[in-house]
Amino acid sequence: MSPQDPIGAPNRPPLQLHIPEPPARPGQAPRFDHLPFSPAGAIRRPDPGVAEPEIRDLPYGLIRVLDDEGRAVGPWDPGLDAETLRRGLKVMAQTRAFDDRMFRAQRQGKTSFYMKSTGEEAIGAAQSMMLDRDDMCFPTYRVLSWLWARDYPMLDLVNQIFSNEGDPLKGRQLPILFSARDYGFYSLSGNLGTRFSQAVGWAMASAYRGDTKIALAYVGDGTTAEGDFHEALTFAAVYRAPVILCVTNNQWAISSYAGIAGAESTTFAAKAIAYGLPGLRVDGNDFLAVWAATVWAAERARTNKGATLIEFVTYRAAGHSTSDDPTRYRPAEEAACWPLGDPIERLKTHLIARGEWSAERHTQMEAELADGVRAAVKEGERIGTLGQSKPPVRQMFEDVFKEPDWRVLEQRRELGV
Ligand SMILES: Cc1ncc(C[n+]2csc(CCOP(=O)(O)OP(=O)(O)O)c2C)c(N)n1
Ligand SMILES: [Mg+2]
Repeated sequence: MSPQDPIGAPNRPPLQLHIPEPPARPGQAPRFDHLPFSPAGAIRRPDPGVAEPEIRDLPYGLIRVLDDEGRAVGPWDPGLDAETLRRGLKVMAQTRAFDDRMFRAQRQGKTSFYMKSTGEEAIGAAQSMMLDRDDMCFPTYRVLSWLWARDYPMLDLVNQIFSNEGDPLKGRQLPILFSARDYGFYSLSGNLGTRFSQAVGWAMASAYRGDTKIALAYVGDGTTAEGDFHEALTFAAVYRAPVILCVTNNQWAISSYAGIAGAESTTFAAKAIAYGLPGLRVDGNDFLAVWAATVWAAERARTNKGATLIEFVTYRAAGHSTSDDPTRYRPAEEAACWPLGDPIERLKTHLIARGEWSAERHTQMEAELADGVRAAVKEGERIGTLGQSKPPVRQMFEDVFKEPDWRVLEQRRELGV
């Protein structure tokens, strides 16, 4: 035996990799027993000024307010009045009505692409309503509810999705990748992970100027596997940037289940611990819990305690986009079996239990919202749907450079526009 020969090598087990597989595939019964859930009201609510080492249990629990009977229970109940809750319900229902209509519009060839946020409406709705108008959200494509909560003019978004002459973004973005600065909705980036680092940079700039505005950003579960996520958390922790960093864990990243991004080993909220940041794990289908967690994190940010990482546990009930067919990789009944239910149904049940809403009022509201969406779509159709109308070509050269570059001016001259 030569000195290089490892001792006992023939007896060592062969090395192998673990490839996470979703708990159920099409044709199998849906299963969610791999996910830790807590009963409503079970998780303590520490003072927002608490030091991070005191709350390292929180990322492993699940902050919930609404119980199975629709009662608001426990220390995280934000105590919202009925009017605010009815408004939240309306914003969520409007998001769904718009999504359903736009999905059909894509099937009818009126737009090239659309993405629904079915089942995730509570997140953008509650956070948009709770934060200030001049705070800045770095959104993903699944938080259009942010805009509806701020009464964004629907026709403008319809025009962008139809890529027509009325598109306020002048045809520069994929349908639904929107931008509405005055509504605190920063330009949506198709490069997923950028949301976190841009928000941390924006928040650092706000603090650098001695301003009072805070930032909020979203990424999906799949996107946490990108380097941007970890870089952003490092900067946020080091400089105590006034930012709320949200991971929308909807269990899927297109056809990759959350385990591929690390969900089998720990929770996404628990990733905060390594950076010394507070991590909250929150029921994302519970409007009240989303609101309460945002209040807590915003108070930390506004009092220079720094960033918070919030994981919203939710479920992407629809396909990833109009280009996706989820029945090919997950059980068709999985969405209906999701243990945290539907955010609209849950808030509706709560309001009815409080005597502040009724099934009849709900049906009437849904009909009114559908009418409103139909009217906006009709107006957009008059301007033109995909291919019937487009922004003027000369706009391609406008608003790109502060001082137009000579090459751009030359190209524009060549085109004669
Ligand atoms: C940097 C980058 N990589 C890949 C893609 C393609 N892509 C678009 S959405 C998506 C899945 C994202 O999943 P997740 O982060 O869980 O967000 P979700 O769609 O579930 O909200 C991928 C891989 C992209 N747009 N940008
Ligand atoms: Mg996802």
